[in-house]
Amino acid sequence: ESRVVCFGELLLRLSPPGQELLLQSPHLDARFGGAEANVAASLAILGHASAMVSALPDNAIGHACAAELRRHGVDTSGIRFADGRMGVYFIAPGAMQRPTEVVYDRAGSVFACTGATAHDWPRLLDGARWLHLSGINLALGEASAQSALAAVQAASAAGVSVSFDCNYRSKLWGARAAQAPALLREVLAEAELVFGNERDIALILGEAFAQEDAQQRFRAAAERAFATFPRLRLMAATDRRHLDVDTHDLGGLLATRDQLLTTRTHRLARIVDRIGGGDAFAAGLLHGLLRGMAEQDALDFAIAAGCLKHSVPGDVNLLREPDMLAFHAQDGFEVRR
Ligand code: KDG
Repeated sequence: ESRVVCFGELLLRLSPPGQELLLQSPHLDARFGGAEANVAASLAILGHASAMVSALPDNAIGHACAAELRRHGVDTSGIRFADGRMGVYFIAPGAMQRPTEVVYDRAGSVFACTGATAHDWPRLLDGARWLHLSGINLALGEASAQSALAAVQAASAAGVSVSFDCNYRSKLWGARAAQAPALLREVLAEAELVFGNERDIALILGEAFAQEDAQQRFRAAAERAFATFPRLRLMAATDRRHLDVDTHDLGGLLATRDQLLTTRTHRLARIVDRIGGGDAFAAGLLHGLLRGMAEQDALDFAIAAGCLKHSVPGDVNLLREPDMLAFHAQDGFEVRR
């Protein structure tokens, strides 16, 4: 069985055209985003059965959002519609020394207010291989945090593997930041795959990783995570260095219980849109695992997806398997099945 169920908030994404600043012009491009939805869409585009579980306003915007996911091939039958508001985020891509601007307007959204009993998890998870969700669910408020814990516990009970992206957003945790470590620990206790780096593990375990070398810090954090969370089998992260706002170096890291796998570092120049790069990486790794690739190949595929997303406007990596394989062709990368 290879179905992936993604659980998280869907957002309306509004961005000015071209390189304009927010509200510099009266025009905003409307798209949809949301970290887990980006993963669901990318997996569907890569040919997997993927489903989105969420809550949306029962109005034209909410229904358009679900229709957009269906256009990519995502099963939206697990999305609930209710009275209330849609979460929005505004974004203006950075250029030269000007950073990307992200403004959230999502407090009190239908999703954030939907509690733990809203979803029929045993039915939604029936026949699934993975449940994928992120720390955003925990950050949005008590109702969605409890809802995330219910999802994770239902997955464990049903024998569905949990894939969790820590996605730590300090802007979203706000006054609830003190609760983050305990909530994150509860989810990690059930997770088989975690997307996170040494900063996430430091926050979760209250320990610092001070090794000078980035790979050594990641390896030390992964060793502590494996020692603490018995179900955890894989910890993955991207290693990003900003050379400039639109030039970054990106590499991938994947720790298993007995080794650290890495990729070569890719220089990304003339970045079009970096939002969703981490989600493209996550979907790429899940794709590799679902296809039964060797772990190194799955990581190489994931970093190709994460890199190539930077060339695509919008949140979602719209690219397909041949694009990712072509990205590596120059290095003699081959998928072994
Ligand atoms: O990973 C992309 C997300 O950051 C974007 O879709 C918005 O979900 C979002 C969030 O909460 O930041």
